[in-house]
Amino acid sequence: MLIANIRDQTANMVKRASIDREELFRQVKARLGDRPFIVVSHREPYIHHLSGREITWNRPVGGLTEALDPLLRAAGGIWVAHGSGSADKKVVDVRDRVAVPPDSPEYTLRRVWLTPDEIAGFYLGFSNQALWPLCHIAFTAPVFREADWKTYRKVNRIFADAVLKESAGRRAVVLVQDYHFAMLPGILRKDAPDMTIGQFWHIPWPPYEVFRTCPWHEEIIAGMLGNDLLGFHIGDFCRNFVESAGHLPGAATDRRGVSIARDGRKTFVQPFPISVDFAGISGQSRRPEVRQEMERLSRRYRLDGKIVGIGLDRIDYTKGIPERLLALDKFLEDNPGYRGKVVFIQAGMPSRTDIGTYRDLARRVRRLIKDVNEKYTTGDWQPVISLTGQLSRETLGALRNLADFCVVSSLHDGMNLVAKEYVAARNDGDGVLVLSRFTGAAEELADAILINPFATNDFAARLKEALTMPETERRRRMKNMRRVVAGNDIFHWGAGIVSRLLEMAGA
Ligand code: GDG
Repeated sequence: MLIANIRDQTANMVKRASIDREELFRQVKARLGDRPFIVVSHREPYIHHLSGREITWNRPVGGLTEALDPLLRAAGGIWVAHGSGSADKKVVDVRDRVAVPPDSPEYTLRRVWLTPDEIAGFYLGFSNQALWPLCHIAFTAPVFREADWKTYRKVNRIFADAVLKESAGRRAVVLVQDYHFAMLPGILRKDAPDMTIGQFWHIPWPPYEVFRTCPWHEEIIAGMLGNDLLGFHIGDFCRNFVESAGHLPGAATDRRGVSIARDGRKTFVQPFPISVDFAGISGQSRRPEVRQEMERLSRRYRLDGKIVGIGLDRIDYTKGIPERLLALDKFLEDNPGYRGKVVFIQAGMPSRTDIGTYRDLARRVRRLIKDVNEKYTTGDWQPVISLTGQLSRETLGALRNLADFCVVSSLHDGMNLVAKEYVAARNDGDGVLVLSRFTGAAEELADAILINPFATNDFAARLKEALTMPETERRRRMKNMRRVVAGNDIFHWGAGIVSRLLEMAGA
């Protein structure tokens, strides 16, 4: 009975969300009128590959593409991004444009080309070794190289030129994605004062005390004040940014702390918590491919009758993977009765492996898994199973549904989509989410078991709580979390930020 009720309610929520989505996209298109809509991101929404002599294409996985691709398909527009595929150059026209989706074109992808040196300085260097550690309080020191900073500015200029060319003097509405492009809004504002410019920053913004350690903090903030609208996941990051901007000479923040005035114009700062395709992920859980994959994994790793936990992340030092393994070790040490009964699957997608810190982390994770397994393995039971490499959608769906508990233990995280995906996948209404307090997601998912990943003993005690939680309590919490994620899905996020931008454009 309880399950039937949960299913009915979820079905209603899903129906409501998809009606809103169509309606929101229709409104966006109508309001845009003849203004060009331009999205800018480092990663492209469609990649062309050369396989043998044939050209193939695919869509990279990730929340950003999931949200903005349907919006552009409905509203039309131009997406400016780095052309990174081996066949990307072969399919563009003389203006570096290709119509996408490749099988039923609905909007334009404008590719920008970067040299290996530009990628090294802009992407691996300044974006991922300076800004990424600077914005995350994960105690990994940022590396501020003058040469990387110069390349970062140069690449921001290259992207700005592409946007200016595409807008061709018309009053475009531009939505810039992420920390790769802090300088881009300032360049656009100078060269095209009438543009409506918004930016979404997908990672945290730290307190001013931290941000000012960057030798170019003032230039970065000034660049971002070229935006009309600046979005972060949660209020705390907005407040940190407004505080940082308040220190910039000539900048004045309003009393409510929602805007910053400088050079005779205003930048509004607002939270837009990103989310996932709730209906899509929830529906996927029922598909036969996912059910078959659950059976395959269960047989392959002897999961039958076991309590299964999962951790599923990009291998990044902000995700708290070693901290999770230490807590698991402590849990097994304190609770010998659970040895032989709990299997934890740690799935890690290698990431940014050109950077030494990431290779060191991957080594440390491998060593910790080996240590825990050596310490506790008995007979045919092994506490940790490690899955490496990029997993298919079916395997991800199967893991989320096999897991009695999912552990997200980030040291700091803008939002964390893994947590929301786990909740979205559980249309059976069961499962426990153990979630770091230091994720943006913790603000919405108050029914998770909230942990501090640095506090190993307490983290281990919370794991026990997850494993012993009565079924009615698990279902009550999951129901609440599903209501939250269904009520603010990825399409609401995309349409919400664009609607606000259109309001600013007077549309
Ligand atoms: C940044 C911010 C913010 C993971 N392993 C595999 C795999 N994944 C997928 C997950 C999820 C995505 O990757 C990771 O998203 P997160 O949100 O957890 O983290 P970041 O990549 O750091 O993203 C973050 C996000 O931007 C959006 O604004 O939430 O705070 O740091 O979708 O499912 N996918 C596949 N194989 C894997 O092994 N295919």
